[in-house]
Amino acid sequence: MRYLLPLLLSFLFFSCGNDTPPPPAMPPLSDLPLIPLPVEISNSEGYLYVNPAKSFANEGADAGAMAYLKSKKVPALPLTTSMDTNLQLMDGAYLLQIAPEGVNISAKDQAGLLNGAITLEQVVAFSPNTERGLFLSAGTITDQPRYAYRGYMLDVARTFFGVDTVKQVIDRISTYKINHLHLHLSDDQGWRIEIKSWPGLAQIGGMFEVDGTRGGYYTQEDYKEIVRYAAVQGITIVPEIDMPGHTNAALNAYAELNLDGKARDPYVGTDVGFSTLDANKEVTYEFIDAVVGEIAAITPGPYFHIGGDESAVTPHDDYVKLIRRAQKIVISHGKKSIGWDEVALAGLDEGSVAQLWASAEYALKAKEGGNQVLFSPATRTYLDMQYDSLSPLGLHWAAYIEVDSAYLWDPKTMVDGITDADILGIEAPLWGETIRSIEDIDYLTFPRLLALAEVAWTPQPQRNYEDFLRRLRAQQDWLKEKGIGTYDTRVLK
Ligand code: IFG
Repeated sequence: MRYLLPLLLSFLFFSCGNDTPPPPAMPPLSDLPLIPLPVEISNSEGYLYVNPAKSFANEGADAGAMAYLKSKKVPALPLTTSMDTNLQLMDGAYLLQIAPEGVNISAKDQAGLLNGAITLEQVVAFSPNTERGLFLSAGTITDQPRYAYRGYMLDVARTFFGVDTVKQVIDRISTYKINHLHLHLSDDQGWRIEIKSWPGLAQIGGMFEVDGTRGGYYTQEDYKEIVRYAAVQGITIVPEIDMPGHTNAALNAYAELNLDGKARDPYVGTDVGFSTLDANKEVTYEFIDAVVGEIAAITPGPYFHIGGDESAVTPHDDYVKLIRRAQKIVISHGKKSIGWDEVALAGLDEGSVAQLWASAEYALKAKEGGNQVLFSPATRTYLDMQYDSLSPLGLHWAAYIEVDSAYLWDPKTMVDGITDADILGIEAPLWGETIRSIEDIDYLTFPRLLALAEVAWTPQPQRNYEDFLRRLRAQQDWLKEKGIGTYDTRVLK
């Protein structure tokens, strides 16, 4: 008799034509370990069951959202999307509704639909998915970003990383709603992008990297492939050509760019602040215009980064002259200029951005000039900083940065006089002096990037460190399941 009743019940259950099996134990939607934490999650009755044998036409579902889900191998499920440009939502906002009948994502722009798809990827990843099928708890997620620009910088100049590695980085960071990838394409040790009118820059300037190993560079076709691949995952590429300092690779390639007309030797050390372009030669501006023009022509995104950091051997007036002309050149090619915070000393054109890394004073100067600031304070966001004194990789000139330091800060209180309206966003730079592989990139990037992704996305009132750690614990397991070598942070011990 003991077996008869359940047998009878399951017979009744299946015989009523509903192929929905009884659900396993399911966490409510609001308990899922989503990072970055959405603004609001409300649970509702029931769940969506997805039979693995079924396929779904998803007629009319947004192609961008579908392409993202496909790129992340999210199982087929009933999905509808709706874009309504009249929705009173901010850019990138979305509504993700999960009901027994299916999933809907609605937004007012493409970025919003994509953000909804990214959240759906994580909802699926942390929901019961067995051979019987996928079970998603019902509910609604209402969400929007705190900052528009949520970035990651990869220094490919100190150590060159080929297209496939950059694609692996893109796959990793998009899952956390990072939507800009800043590529540091030139420095003293290497020039990493083909410039057709100045071929020696990549062919000569790209030969080496730190420690003198073979370097490399992206052809313009390689760069276009990176741009295309990133766009599918909602990521805009921001190219940087650092100037007037950090230019030894270009000075090694072309004698005429040097103050004394003599080509510099290749440099494979890790010192900074010893190189400069000549602000008083016209050939310098022909060089800048050619480089910016060729890269801007294959960069759909709105930004071009001119560097401007650590120009210790450039006389002040020369620095001001060159940075002012470089901004004008960038603008003439239809882009907005971003520069490390020293560029504020030169005076910024309308729309130019200063990237805070070391000087609150310069950041404030930019703000007072009516310009926005991109926040990359080295003490909180520099992923090339060691976690602690035992870290085998990284530096610590700015700070040791564990997950707590990366999480426990509020950008709008970091610099007196700079509020959220002045902050374009947050960017986490990974400088390349001490990394050589994707494993090294993973070790320094994860899990701190998850903390910074939440700083960049989630409104301050919703942020709670203990709850972040609860969610981080599950995310660490997911990262490891995916073969991503995340650091075993001591904050979870
Ligand atoms: N500062 C330099 C980088 C790099 C970094 C390493 C900036 C803007 C130290 N400039 O950060 O080139 O060397 O942590």
